[in-house]
Amino acid sequence: MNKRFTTSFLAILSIIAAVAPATAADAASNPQTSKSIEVKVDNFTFAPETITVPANATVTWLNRDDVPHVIASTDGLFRSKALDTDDKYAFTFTKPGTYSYFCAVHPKMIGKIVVR
Ligand SMILES: [Cu+2]
Repeated sequence: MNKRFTTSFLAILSIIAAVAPATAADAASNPQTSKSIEVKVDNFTFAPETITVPANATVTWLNRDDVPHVIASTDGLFRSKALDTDDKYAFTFTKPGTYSYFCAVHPKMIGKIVVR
């Protein structure tokens, strides 16, 4: 009886051990596999500064600063209007590649979208 209990207990433990890491990995990768990704513009930085997304993902920038920012692609692919506090700008990346961008008002603010 005692041994049987121990065996089932160990079986349950190994199931938990097998499932738990997968669940944690799913949760961690979800923001990146999801088709809608948010980049926060806060304290004059893009967070995350570099993000990898799948093709056809839509990236939404949300301005959390008290000053306006303009999201501008380095190669001119996209450019937002001036985003006031809590304004959003969204762009859908259809082709794989590396897309650098910056804030047209504060060119030292830079970020990168990597599309796989
Ligand atoms: Cu700015």
